Amino acid sequence: MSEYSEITNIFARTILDSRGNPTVEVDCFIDGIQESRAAVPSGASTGAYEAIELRDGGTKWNGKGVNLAVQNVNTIIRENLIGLDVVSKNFQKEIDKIMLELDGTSNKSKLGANAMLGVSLACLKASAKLSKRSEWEHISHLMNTNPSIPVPMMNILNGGAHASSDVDIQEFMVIPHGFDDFSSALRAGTECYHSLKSELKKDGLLTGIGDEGGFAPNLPTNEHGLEYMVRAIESAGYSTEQIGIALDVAATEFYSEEKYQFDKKNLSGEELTEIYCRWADKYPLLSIEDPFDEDDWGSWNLLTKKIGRDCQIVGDDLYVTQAKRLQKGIESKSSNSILVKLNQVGTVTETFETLNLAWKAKFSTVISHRSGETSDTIISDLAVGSNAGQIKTGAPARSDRTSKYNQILRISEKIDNYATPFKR
Ligand code: 2PG
Ligand code: MG
Repeated sequence: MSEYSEITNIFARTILDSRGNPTVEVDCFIDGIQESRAAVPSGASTGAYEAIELRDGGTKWNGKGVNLAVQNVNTIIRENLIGLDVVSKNFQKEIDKIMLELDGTSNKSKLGANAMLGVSLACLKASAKLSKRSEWEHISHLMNTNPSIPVPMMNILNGGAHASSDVDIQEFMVIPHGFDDFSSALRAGTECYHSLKSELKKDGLLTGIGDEGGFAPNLPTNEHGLEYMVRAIESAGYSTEQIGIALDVAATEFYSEEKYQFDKKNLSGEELTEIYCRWADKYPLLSIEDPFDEDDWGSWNLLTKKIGRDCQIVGDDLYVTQAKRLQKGIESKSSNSILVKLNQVGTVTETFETLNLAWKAKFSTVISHRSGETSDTIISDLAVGSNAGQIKTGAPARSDRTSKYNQILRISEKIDNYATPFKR
């Protein structure tokens, strides 16, 4: 063991996220020098089965303080990780296991998934640095993958829990999949973002933005969102063969008493399925995330059966990046794709396990940001290093979102293996 690669300190603090809420940031020190830093994101439309984000409650920060999580890092977690060698074999697995044992709960409610993920990521980055690898190279090394540059899913029209508008669907995204490299795809998606603004303005609609940087107008119906997406793509000078549309419906948010409150109507799962099928026929719809509630497994199965051959059906709240729920989805044929968010499960090792399980079942995988973000860009490295194929990280605007796209631009100077998840 080299004395120069041992953890000498782990230190957490409170910082602000992109929504102005507190979150956890963790520094990792090797031989007395701060070698890495990681910040933890936070969701708004969180799934009921996500690992617990520890919040202080009370009146300060509207109850959203993360003092308890910070203290957990600076006491119990720190004490148990000091002295570990970040370049030792199985280091990542080892530190994640130590934290899981210290926590001892099934949902990370003792230490907090925000405390654990901050440490897990800071350790991953320190290990990469001391191993003289970039973060994406290190992830690829740990996962034994062939790295690739992901296709972006760019959320240019925000609704649902991410906006104050009357639109039920949370995210309308462009997928610029018909391009030879990431920078051309990013440019095309960004041009659609700007043309969407012009199209909305033309119709006298507001162009204020939502939590992920996309425009957030009121619209007469949800389908109008799809029409604006097509207008944005075409008025930017592209065809819908080159740029498709993805939705994150986040349907759990408007499900109650076994009905979906959608477009001011009370719909059953079957009725909503019919709407999606019609849209898949009429629009260049390549991907639908969370079309149904997180416990409405029957509707998921029905939609996947009906359009899953041509359309990616993505489980986010359904799986919450957890292998056990994903296993259930694989067995019950509930979708053909999974959204992967590190903080839904809380450690790097468990995230890798979920990705591996998804690939074994031939599911496609999308690495994702949260609606509350920081300037941390590790998800870009994760998307490349894991060979996930796709990344969704919001609009091409606001540095909490552009930081991730910009990191992929930098990485793509080093490798030119561009993923082609939508090639038929
Ligand atoms: C989602 C995410 C990210 P949130 O539902 O996919 O877009 O939103 O972080 O609010 O859960
Ligand atoms: Mg989602």
